Amino acid sequence: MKLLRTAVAMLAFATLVTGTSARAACPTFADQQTQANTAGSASAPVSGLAFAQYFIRVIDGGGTAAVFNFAISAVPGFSYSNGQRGFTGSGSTLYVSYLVGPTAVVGQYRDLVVEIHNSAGQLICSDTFRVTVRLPPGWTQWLNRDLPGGDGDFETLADFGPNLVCPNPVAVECQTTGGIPWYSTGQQYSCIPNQGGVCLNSQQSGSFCQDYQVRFYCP
Ligand SMILES: [Ca+2]
Ligand SMILES: [Ca+2]
Repeated sequence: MKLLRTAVAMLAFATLVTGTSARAACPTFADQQTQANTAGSASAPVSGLAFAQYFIRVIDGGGTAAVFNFAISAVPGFSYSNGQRGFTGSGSTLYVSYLVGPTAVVGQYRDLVVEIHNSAGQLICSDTFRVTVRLPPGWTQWLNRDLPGGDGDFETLADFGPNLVCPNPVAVECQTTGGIPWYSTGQQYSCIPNQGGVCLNSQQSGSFCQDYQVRFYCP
């Protein structure tokens, strides 16, 4: 029972930390954000493995995004007779490249599992990283999700999913639905790139907030 609980706890932990290494010696690949119709790649240095021959493969770990054409390499490394890629012990860097298809939808993801096997075919370790289809760089569309009723008018970054806004916008513009910039309305308003736009009715003198919309600049 204790073993079972431990296994369940480890499984829950592994689920929580998807995208990071399950074992210390395994190379760790960072999660990726790639726009549609674009090639991407992830890399990870190898350390902590004994001097021996190892082989790499990458497999589909699930998800709905159209991500394909997986390719792997190790530098320094070698090609094995069956087309596998190999490397010897620590000191190499592993590369996984892929293509996000033109039909991939922003916000969808695909998990890629990188497995390292020894020359006997035994699994030494694996790491999973996530490829999320991102918005192309530039301004998003104007976004308006709230009305001034209630406590105010809220178009915050946290209110919008990855299909609408990148997680790290570098600029934001806020204006009324009539196109008046927030700073020309005379109202108290907060317009911050990594927070979005907030207007509180309680901060206005004698009137409700106007209805605002925001757009973000994604790098
Ligand atoms: Ca509201
Ligand atoms: Ca609004």
